[in-house]
Amino acid sequence: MRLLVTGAAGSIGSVLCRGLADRGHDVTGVDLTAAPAGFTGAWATADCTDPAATHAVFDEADRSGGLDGVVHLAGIPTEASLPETLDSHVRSTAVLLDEMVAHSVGRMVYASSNHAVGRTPRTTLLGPGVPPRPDTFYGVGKVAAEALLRLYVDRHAVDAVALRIGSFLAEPRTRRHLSTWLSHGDAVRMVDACLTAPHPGFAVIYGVSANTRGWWDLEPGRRLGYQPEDDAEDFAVTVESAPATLADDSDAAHVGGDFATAAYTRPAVDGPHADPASD
Ligand code: 15L
Repeated sequence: MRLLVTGAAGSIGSVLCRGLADRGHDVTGVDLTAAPAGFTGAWATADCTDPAATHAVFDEADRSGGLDGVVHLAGIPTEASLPETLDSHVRSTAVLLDEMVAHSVGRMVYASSNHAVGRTPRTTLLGPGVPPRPDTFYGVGKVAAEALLRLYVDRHAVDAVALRIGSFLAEPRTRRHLSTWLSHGDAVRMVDACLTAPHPGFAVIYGVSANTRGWWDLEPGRRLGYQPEDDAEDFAVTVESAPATLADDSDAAHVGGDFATAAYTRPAVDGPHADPASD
């Protein structure tokens, strides 16, 4: 498939660009920065929240045969103010979806996050149908972006798969990661499956490896063809050889880990309430 990967210079983006190209896809990367060293496909330096710049990227892709899908990873990967978050996650998704409709690009695979449901207490195995319960403005942005995907699937009959990614890392480092880890290899397998599954319509799946201690239901992903091969349990002895800390307890209370703690509580907007010391 001819793919546009946004956020291509980021940690997930660079792994996915390489992995998807290895699997035979024709990858164009887009990011705010220049192509990282070693990147071999086409590249555009552009801001996906900017409609004109994004339009130019799609026009350029049309000149070399057009696109079959968009893998949308761009966005601030952690907590920020609400306006910054909405711009980064919701506006970028809307701009890309509008371009997809205008250029007849049929599929988006979107990097949502476990933080869309991060305030859910960690008790039972969570399916994708659990109500949105964000733990941060970051989570709110992911919920809203998922809602946009739903709207565009209904209105324009595109396909869109939201991946509620856990902890994307080369190796798990904390006790929480033993449940939330997404390995590099599984990330590539998952995105490839979501790009190539026949007519998924709108779908939400959890982006995690087959972790023995997993908290999220992998079945919806498996139904789309995502067969995870890695398990954080292989690292459990090393991870658990470090003494347990208070952070492990707060990490374990909600599925979003520390994002669901008071440490992340802040006013929505950078205004008079942003700095409590100034009150
Ligand atoms: C995410 O979605 C974040 O981008 C990342 O910073 C981590 O917090 C990760 O989730 C996680 O839950 O470990």
